[in-house]
Amino acid sequence: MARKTEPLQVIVAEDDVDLRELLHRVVCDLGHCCRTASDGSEAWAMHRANPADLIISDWQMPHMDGLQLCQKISETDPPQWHTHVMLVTGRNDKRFVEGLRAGADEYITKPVEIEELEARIEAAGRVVMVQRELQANNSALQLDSARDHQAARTDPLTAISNRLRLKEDLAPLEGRVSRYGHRYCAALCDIDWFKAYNDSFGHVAGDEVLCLIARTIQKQLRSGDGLYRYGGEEFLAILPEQSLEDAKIGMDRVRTEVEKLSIRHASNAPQRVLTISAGIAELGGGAVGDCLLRADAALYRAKALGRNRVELEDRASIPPNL
Ligand code: GH3
Ligand code: MG
Ligand code: MG
Ligand code: MG
Repeated sequence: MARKTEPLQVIVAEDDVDLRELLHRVVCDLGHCCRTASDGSEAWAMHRANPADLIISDWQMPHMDGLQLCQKISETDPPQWHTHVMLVTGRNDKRFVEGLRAGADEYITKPVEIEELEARIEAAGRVVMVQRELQANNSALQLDSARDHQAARTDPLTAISNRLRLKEDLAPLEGRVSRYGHRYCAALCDIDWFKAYNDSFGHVAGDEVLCLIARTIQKQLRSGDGLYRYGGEEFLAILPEQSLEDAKIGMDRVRTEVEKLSIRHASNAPQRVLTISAGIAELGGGAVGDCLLRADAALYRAKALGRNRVELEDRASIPPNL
């Protein structure tokens, strides 16, 4: 027993009124939705307005014949669509070969025998159903793959970008600096005395704080800036089109906002509330890796100078070509 098909959207293109009505009746009796056109261009306009699953088209019609209609459909339908085209040709007319080559899926000869037509429409319906299922599966696979792609680049704890995304995002930056003169600053942020916090309040509380601080930093950044989880309690912000001085103002704002969260620190920590320190370096014409090393050195200095502060890279130590 052949599988049942869902109702199809059918267009009948036929200039002969009697045959058009006959085809229309057979299609409707099989439970499908049928629109009728008296020539190819009318059928084409209908298909464009509301795509059909099946087009039953006469060969010879005024304005646009069945062959031209087939060509139009195969040229302009998106590749993932399947519009099943059935050509209606004269019994001894061998031109159906040309029609099949132009994109028709099958042909039926005149005079049309109703039983044969019904069986062919049912068979076409099965093909359309398989195509619909394939398309639905394909869309689901594409969605899954997009989700997997996104998940692989997202830090599962804080939901900000991870090192893999960072690596991909950093790759084109050197070229943009040297070729187009764009400028970027990298700001490496680190939570102060975070080990003491974890030791005092436990890892779960520490995880919550990491999320809160990530959200706080993110909120203060501009929409074109990038924020990445760089290491355990370290975040890296990439700040496009900012001078070191602008970046310092921005990161001081971030630092202040984290301090204003007033998260009580461990009693053995030298600070009353949780804070962050940051080191900033500018990506000049040199390698991204060097820029991150300079940002790290600046962060180290911020730590050494008492923490809860933002330090800029030491420009004097950079060779003039960078
Ligand atoms: P400093 O001010 O010098 O940065 O001191 P610190 O204690 O923050 O630095 P240290 O490198 O000694 O310790 C970092 C701590 O961050 C160690 C670990 O307890 C904590 N940490 C790192 N990753 C995670 C995480 O994913 N979750 C939690 N809860 N804690 C983390
Ligand atoms: Mg005709
Ligand atoms: Mg650290
Ligand atoms: Mg730390």
